[in-house]
Amino acid sequence: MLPDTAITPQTIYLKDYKPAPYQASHVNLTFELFENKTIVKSEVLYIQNPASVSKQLILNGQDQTILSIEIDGTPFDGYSLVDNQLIIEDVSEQFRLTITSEIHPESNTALEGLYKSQGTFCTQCEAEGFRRITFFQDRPDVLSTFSVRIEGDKHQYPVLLSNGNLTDSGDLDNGRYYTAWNDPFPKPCYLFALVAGDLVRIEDKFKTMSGRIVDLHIYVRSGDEEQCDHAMESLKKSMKWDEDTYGREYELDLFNIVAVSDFNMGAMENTSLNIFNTKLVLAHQETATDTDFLSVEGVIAHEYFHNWTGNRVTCRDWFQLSLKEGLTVFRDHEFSADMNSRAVQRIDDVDHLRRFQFPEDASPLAHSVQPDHFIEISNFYTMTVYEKGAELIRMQQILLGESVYRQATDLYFDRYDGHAVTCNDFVQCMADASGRDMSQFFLWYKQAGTPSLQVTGRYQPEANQFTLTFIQSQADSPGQTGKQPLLIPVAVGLLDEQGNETHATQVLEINMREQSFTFDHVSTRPVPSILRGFSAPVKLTTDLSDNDLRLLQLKDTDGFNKWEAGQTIALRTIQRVIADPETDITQFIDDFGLLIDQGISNHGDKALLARALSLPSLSVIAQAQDVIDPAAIDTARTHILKAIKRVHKDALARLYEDNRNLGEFSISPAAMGRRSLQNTVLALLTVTNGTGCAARAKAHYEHADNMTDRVAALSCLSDSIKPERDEVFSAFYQRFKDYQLVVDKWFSLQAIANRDGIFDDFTTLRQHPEFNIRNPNRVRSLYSAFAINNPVKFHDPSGQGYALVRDAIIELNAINPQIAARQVTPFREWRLYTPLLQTQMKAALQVIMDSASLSSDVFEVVSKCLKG
Ligand code: B3K
Ligand code: ZN
Repeated sequence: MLPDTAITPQTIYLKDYKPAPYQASHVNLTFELFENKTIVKSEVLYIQNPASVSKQLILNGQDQTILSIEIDGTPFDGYSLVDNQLIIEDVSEQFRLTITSEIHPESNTALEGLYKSQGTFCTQCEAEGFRRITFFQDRPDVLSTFSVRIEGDKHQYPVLLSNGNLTDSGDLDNGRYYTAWNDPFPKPCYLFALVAGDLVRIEDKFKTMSGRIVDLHIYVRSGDEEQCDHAMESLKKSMKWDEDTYGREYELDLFNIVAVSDFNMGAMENTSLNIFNTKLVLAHQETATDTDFLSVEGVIAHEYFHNWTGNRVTCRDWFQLSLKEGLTVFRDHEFSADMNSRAVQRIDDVDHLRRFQFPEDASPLAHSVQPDHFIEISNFYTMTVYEKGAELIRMQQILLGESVYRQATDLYFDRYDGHAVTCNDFVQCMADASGRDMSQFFLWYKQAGTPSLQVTGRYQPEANQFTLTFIQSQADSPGQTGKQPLLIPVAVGLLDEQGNETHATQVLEINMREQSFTFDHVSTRPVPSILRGFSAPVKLTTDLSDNDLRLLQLKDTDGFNKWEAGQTIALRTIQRVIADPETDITQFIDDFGLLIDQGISNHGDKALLARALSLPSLSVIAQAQDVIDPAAIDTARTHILKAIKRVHKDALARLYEDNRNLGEFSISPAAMGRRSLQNTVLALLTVTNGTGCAARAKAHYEHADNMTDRVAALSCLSDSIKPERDEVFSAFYQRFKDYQLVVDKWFSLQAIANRDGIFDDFTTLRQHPEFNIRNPNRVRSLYSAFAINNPVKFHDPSGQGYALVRDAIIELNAINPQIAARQVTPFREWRLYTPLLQTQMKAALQVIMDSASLSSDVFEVVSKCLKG
């Protein structure tokens, strides 16, 4: 369905929030599902909200035809329909409104509201999709219990699901039947869900902490049931973890997960009926990489955790999105850390934050974690609201300590269960439980941009003292100047020059622009380990020498800072090479050899070593440049990688062999660590893309018994022009062409090729019969993979890369505005690039801006990018 273009984009402000004029305590919905239309009848008892004096009822509704309206059983036509709003004036304090309308899920390509995915009806209502189903006050502070009746063809849709408990079912005429559902917990309409399809069910049970048995069901398409074990295990682990860690028990008797192939996001936490992108449910060693296994575990947990953080306690308005998302991301990160390796989890989470959130914070789309205005809320499901939001919760836990933080979350659940609240309410619970004044901390929610923190150390041997002086700053961002100093928790430990820890971690609280802290009893010059565990989302610069960093890299007790020290040395080295390609990098290459030797002598965690052997990504390096030239960064980075291979080829080959797979496939952290190390080494060994490299990668592919190793081999071959490349890519396609998620990988692995033929390859892929612009996973597998993971070719000076993505955005705008708007992201920091690239990026944005019928989603992001 085409986006509604008649509406002028309007900005909505947090300061304008007013309580809903009417409460809708109970909602009765009936769906009659047909192939060419769906009839929706909603009956709602409206009761005037005591907090409001308005006698006007305004309901949101979009893309539907009203068939009839009744008030208290009497036909009614005295309403007006303006700008997707149905307005009824002068209504009584209490009345029953019945609206019957016709909608067309079969032609809904926006994948919001009720739509069809490969024959299955499904819904996506967050944030404002419910208005595409029926006219309603589509806002999260209207909480209702729901009864739902679904009627459909029994043969085509043997599964008919909604939220809550099944209360009735029975046959109807003409091969049709119905099911009826009741969800006894009041919920906002964004958590409503419906599924109708021909799906198979995998079953399990979970016994809760109070001894109740919950039925767990996962629904997938027939043939996919072998790929559900990991999701089910992850769900049970999540339920247990939330009981153990937050004291949160699941309250209903049934928990359903349904996997669909067409989904704008990863998954959705609808009460007791989570709907997932297949990518985040299906996982099997043959078809999923270790990263996929970890993502499934993390996202199953994330959606389950929303039951308490999001559903039972929900958001008052969409400016509070981080209330549920930041908190739930923090909870899923901690869950994954407990299930796997804490240090590796933290490294990967911070790396992700830096690669994707830091650039957002530095762009024209920068916004605060609690934004104060938006045009299209779908554009605010961002890295800032999610990932930076999670860091804000982590900092509060650090400031309060684990046990007081837990008291504070208990207070939050006690105080607000069944309510729609704000980020301020959450932080107030932290304040009330701890007795601390959290008002300065709250600035983190209001001020956009990544703060910078500069640290210098001064040792005073005569006093046995060491002083750290911090200077914090936060640059202006769109609409925000003159930012106030933040309260920044900085975890610090001290090592002596031999690498012994003399001062265990303590948390310094920086709350002024400039501030010093003095450590006593420091008998020799110390090496400070600053911002341990990345205790605050800041850009840290220190006066540590390369030697200090090398000591931290080898000896720090903090796993994160060990890795961080190595990354800082690498970044400094890359910077030097960018400035002078002839610069001497011998010391760096030699030190890198020590890390390889450490691996050979089998010291330590292989997953950590794999990360230590990885250079910072192009995105992270770019953030350290005054002017970004992706090709120049890539040349410098590749120069170093090639030198590593040249000097350490034999040691790398040995490390590769030492880490061969010998046993049964497993997804234990140790097994994943081994694969990660072996595949990192494979990438180093094949970086020169010669004949030997191609042969080695092909052999790796042929020996693989799992998708992680196969994907590793393909990514090493991606840039190659050797015949092995086509041989292996063809073999891969032939073997997995029936697995959509694997075909997505096949598209991505070619889209990331940094080689001359990429633009021809891209055209071929775009025309491939398996490419489908209506499927978000396929769009991401080609376009996002190219624009984000192939920066050199996306930013090709010819402008061809920009043109490809620009044209896709224009095409997608008419099909799926949310997905179209997401594709604008790689253009947003256009002002940071070289003059030539800037001109071309800006021109591409302007062409999008000037194209006809722009959706409010695309309009908002493109206009902000151009305005800056
Ligand atoms: N809450 C959903 C996101 C819905 C996005 C709507 N455009 C997934 C999640 O964060 O759990
Ligand atoms: Zn979420």
